[in-house]
Amino acid sequence: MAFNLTRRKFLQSASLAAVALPLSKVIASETGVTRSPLEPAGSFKDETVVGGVCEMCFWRCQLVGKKRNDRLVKLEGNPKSIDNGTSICARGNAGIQLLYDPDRLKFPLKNVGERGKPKWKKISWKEALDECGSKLKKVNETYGPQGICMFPHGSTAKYPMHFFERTVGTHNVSEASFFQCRGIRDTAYLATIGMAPGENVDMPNAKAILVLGGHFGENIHISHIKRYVKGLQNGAKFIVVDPRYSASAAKSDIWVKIKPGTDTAFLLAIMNYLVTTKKYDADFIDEYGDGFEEFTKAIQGWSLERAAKECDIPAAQIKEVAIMLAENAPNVSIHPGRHVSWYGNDFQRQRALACLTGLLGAYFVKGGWVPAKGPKVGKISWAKQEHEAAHNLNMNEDEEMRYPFTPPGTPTELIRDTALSGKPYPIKGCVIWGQNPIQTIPGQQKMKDVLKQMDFVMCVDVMPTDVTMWADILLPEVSYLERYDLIKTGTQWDFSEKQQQYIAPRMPLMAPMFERKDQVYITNEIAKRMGYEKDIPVKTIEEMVEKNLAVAGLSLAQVRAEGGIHIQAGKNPYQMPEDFEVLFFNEDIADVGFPGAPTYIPVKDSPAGFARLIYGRVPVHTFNRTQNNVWLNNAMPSNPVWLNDELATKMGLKDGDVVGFINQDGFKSRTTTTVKTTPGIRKDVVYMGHGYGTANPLMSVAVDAGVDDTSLMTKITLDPETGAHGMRNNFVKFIKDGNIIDIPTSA
Ligand SMILES: Nc1nc2c(c(=O)[nH]1)N[C@H]1C(S)=C(S)[C@@H](COP(=O)(O)OP(=O)(O)OC[C@H]3O[C@@H](n4cnc5c(=O)[nH]c(N)nc54)[C@H](O)[C@@H]3O)O[C@H]1N2
Ligand SMILES: Nc1nc2c(c(=O)[nH]1)N[C@H]1C(S)=C(S)[C@@H](COP(=O)(O)OP(=O)(O)OC[C@H]3O[C@@H](n4cnc5c(=O)[nH]c(N)nc54)[C@H](O)[C@@H]3O)O[C@H]1N2
Ligand code: SF4
Ligand SMILES: [Mo]
Repeated sequence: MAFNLTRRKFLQSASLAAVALPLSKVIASETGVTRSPLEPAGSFKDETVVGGVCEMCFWRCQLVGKKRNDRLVKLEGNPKSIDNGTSICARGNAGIQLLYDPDRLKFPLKNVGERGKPKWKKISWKEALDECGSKLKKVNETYGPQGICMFPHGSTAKYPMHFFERTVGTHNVSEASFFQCRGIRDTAYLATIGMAPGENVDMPNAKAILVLGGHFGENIHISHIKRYVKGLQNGAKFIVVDPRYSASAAKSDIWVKIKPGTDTAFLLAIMNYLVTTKKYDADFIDEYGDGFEEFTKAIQGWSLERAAKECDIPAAQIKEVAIMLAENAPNVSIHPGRHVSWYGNDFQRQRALACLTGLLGAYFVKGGWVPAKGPKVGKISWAKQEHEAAHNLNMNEDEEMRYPFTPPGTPTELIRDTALSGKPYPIKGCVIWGQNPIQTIPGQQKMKDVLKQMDFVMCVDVMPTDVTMWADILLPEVSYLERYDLIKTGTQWDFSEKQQQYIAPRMPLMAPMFERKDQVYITNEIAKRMGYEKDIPVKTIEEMVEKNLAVAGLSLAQVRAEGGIHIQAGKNPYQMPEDFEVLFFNEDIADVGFPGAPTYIPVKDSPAGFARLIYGRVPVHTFNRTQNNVWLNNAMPSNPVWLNDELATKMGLKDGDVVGFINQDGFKSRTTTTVKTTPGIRKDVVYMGHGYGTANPLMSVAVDAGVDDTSLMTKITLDPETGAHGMRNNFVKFIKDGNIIDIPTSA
């Protein structure tokens, strides 16, 4: 059924695309791509190629490829891997379908229509690079380097990002992985323990695990999932805080069905209870704590009852969680989270998590927060140059930072506001590389307006996702299966069992097809045309990887001979660094006008008739980037909206009803999805998988499938300390058969 539906949709939209964009038809027929990876029967030449590193998401599991008659037919986990091992997830398996997707970008394209409503003309690389180079050079000469902004993400975006940041000299770079994902986590822990935390919790050895809003099993990173499952198998108590009965909540000992946005209040009450009942690790705090007295004073108002009311959960449950953590301390994994850009009060919540870990003495101990000590490899890239003229938008007139705890780069909203107002200067050139800011950043119309006002927009991608519609020049990059690339390093997934490290450079499993090129070629050619030829650090990506490997005494040939992964002895990860400190009260934060101890900042409740829109990962997709993948589309072609079953009955809705949405600003969703009724969600929220609702007809499998959650985020909120986005402050009603249906959230 799902397959037929998809086939039909595929055929319909393919013909639609052909009508709207005759050129796409020309390109498709020229290519002769077939989706099926299997060759017809005949004589076979089978081989296994090593050195693959997955990038269907950013975790980079190590792969081997199975080839038949030089076609890649299957991907598997590399048996040598001490990270993912032989396991890969559904998305990893489906990488084959990205490789051979007939919709994939194949040639440089020039938009001879409008931005947003493109008409594509196939052009040569020379013409494309000449245009990119000359247009960006002109922006650089007219407005200075700060006139160029960049939206990068993924392993191939680092090299060009370093070129634009370090050599050209613009600060105006905004990575989705920081400002819409984990940047707040990193800077909040930096401000507490002096280190970014990663997801470095020793779950296999934990006696208890606490996770806020992370839903392992729906969010999948293989070696991380292995750690989590091992912890549960070893009998760890598991506490999940989530307004929704997630895949993780289903495995929990305690599910805290929290009111969205109130997590900090929950954490403060736990910490206050531990302090007042003396259930915290006093010895640890004597030795490593700083500002503990001010901290205890600051949180003393947070009784269990006060938090219970704020979080809409029983006081007894908060106490139960606190006792469970204390009884199992210090071997507790307080998970730092990953996607933490939630409400615009997130820096404080992340600080609270870091402080709770300290209260329990759970740093550098079995089961606690234990940073993996990985091997060193080189980091050759563009050299940093002095750029006195380049203006950093994060600095105000008094040379103070607007967002003092910002992650690296410039907060997205500062770039967008500057581009739209032209103040303090114009931003007229835009480079988009491996990011889809149309579907990644709240305020979709604002993003479109920002792109419209540019003199020049270039985009480097592998698929025709929505953002590519806004490019003047669209360049096709080789995929992760066809290129050398950054080196993945790490440690044994269960690092306490065997302390080992690995070095796994990405190597191509296939030669590139069509006219696709890699990041070093594209960046260098643009750099030459912009007048930076003398600064080019390496001629090829292969040369870069060789030089970086040489620092570890390795070469590509050697690693290939070792099965694609070099393994060496590791270091004891439980060794506490000499000057380790936990800043319970951080005076630097207080000095710049923010709360020095973790503080709860309430968020606005749903207006009458609306429910808060929350979203998350689905196991078989990575954001929008995998939506056109036939295997993954077949597995989950749409993103049904979760609605509390009692509310559904009141609203006259049932499973499978087709609905659209209208939000608090009157914005209506362009497409529809179906209803999934469940007791497993609070009444004040509705939930959907992120990344659906592609609008680009060139994504012939995915176009119009499901609803784009980002499109409904018209209200923009910012985290005051970091400038990162709060993304869960929008509210929706349903639309069915043209009628708007209120959600009786207060019922
Ligand atoms: N509404 C909403 N917004 C979110 C999130 C959410 O859950 N909901 N999640 C946030 C989080 S956690 C993150 S990390 C960000 C992710 O944000 P993005 O990185 O923007 O996410 P993707 O949708 O994967 O878009 C990446 C783009 O890279 C392209 N791409 C894939 N492979 C390659 C490649 O090899 N080379 C090049 N050049 N391009 C490639 C894809 O085709 C796609 O166009 O989104 C954030 N924004
Ligand atoms: N399959 C798959 N796996 C992925 C990715 C992917 O795209 N696909 N992306 C990877 C990336 S880049 C990231 S950052 C991670 C993200 O993975 P996570 O960090 O787990 O983030 P989300 O998927 O956004 O998780 C949303 C969860 O938070 C809950 N939630 C919503 N509001 C609140 C609240 O106020 N309080 C609490 N306590 N919970 C709340 C939602 O119900 C949902 O269960 O996943 C990674 N893994
Ligand atoms: S978790 Fe899945 S998609 Fe991500 S790198 Fe590993 S196999 Fe690939
Ligand atoms: Mo992320």
